[in-house]
Amino acid sequence: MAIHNSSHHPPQAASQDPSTTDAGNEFPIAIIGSGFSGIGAAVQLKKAGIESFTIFERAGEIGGTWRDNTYPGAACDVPSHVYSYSSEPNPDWSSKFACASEIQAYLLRIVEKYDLRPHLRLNAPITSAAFNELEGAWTLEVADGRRFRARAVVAAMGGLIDPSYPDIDGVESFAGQSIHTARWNHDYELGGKRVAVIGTGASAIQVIPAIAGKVAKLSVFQRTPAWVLPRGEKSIRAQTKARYRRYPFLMRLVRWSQFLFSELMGPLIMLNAPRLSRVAESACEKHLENSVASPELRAKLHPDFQFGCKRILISDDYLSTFERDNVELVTDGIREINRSGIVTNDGALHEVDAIVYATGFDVAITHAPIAIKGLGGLDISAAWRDGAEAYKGIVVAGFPNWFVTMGPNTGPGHTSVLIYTEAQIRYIVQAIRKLIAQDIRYMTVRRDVQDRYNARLQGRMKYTVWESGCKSWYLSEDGKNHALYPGFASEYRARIRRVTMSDFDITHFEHA
Ligand code: N01
Repeated sequence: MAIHNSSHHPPQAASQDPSTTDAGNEFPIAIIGSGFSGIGAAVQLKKAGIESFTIFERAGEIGGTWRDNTYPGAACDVPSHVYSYSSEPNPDWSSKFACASEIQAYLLRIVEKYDLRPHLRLNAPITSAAFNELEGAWTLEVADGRRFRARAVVAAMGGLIDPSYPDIDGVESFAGQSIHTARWNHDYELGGKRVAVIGTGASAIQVIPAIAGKVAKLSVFQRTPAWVLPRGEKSIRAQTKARYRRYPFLMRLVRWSQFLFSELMGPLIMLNAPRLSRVAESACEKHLENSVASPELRAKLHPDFQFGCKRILISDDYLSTFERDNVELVTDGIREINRSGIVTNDGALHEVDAIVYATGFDVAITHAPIAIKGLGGLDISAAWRDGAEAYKGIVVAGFPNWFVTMGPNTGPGHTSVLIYTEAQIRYIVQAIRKLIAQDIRYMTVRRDVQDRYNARLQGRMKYTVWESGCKSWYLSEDGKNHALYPGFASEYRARIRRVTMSDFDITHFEHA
């Protein structure tokens, strides 16, 4: 059933509480976040004929990850044709792995194409949400005190949004420039400076080769070396782009072949099968050998955990960057940071002008990024005391009409996250259509259904390489993985194809 509304502007219809504005007409829907998931949800709601939604974005522009990560070299390490919406193939991707600004431009084009601007409220960080059982509605509060009412919420807040700074003594005392990769300072000129990079994860391996040629000296502080595979970067020729434009099915073909390849590689990347891991480790070792001549340096860059336990990194030029005369790899642990630089455990002071923190994110996947109170005032932090859990990663017992994208245990270890989020969005739109069509006050997933799902999921987790002993952001303090999905993406998609109403407790409005 298509739901049409009279206006597609975020309406100001009155709710029960006069200080609260509806997030849309008739059946107000709030989307929190305007990254790939939020924009994708808005497009799919529109396609379903539902216009009564408002997108709340904490920043001044849409884009999420691709707005925030603008460090030199920022790019996606997932091939572009599979890292785009399936319904919006892009014939103009300039290379196999698009850079951050190109992806951000793609998202901005989607916003214009689907006329989403009127639905957007920028600079509107939602700080809390509370459910009202009688109204079957959520009240969302913005940081400036404004309140909005929504019958359904799509929480598309992303998993890696808040930069994490390391807990190192003296961080505050550094007199030079401090920059986090996810909050790059473009006004600061790195050229000719002595620069330290802390971290050797996915962001670091992109920024290090991008700045090495500019700076006077680059000191890379590595705590754990990573397995690095070659990326095989290729720019896409004008002829190929023209062919894509002429025969769009070719883009689908490329997308599916990239997806299929990643699924086939899945077991190699996910399973705790040391012999299988050795195959990939040998490929990384060959890449290391081809990139770095010195055996001592190679030994320092060689990981000692099983391939796949931490996120796999791909780069053509990261390892060879250490061959440069102006680049040093520091493997002594960091003791402290002082006014002039970084002091390592051996007592050496590494004087620098700038420190780049490539130290990752405060992972929102193990806790909710805002205060949420569900049925009977149930607090999300209480519900998730032992770690974040949801049913199919999308709905949470006790939090009715609240739908999450990139929720607990839906992260991919081996393929494009968009394969997962697109399927989640389809599920969410289906559920919202049911809420509207069946005049449901609220639907909340049954606790027993959610518990059974998670018990099975965690049961499978012990066969994965993520629990093979390394430390990674996938694991919470208790060593449990609440981040990744232990299986094929195609299997996850099949699982969430349909909203099964018997999984939910349904409460209807009482009509006189
Ligand atoms: O962050 P990370 P990231 N002293 O947490 C080190 C996505 N992503 O921003 O390994 C010294 O992976 C830490 O060391 P260790 C992707 O999902 C995607 O790089 O904990 N070092 C590590 O080396 C990725 O997984 C793309 O021992 C310290 C680094 O900092 C996620 O974002 C590109 C330290 C942090 O690595 C996060 O990646 C980039 C300390 N006190 C990112 N504290 C794509 O292309 C931390 N470290 C899609």
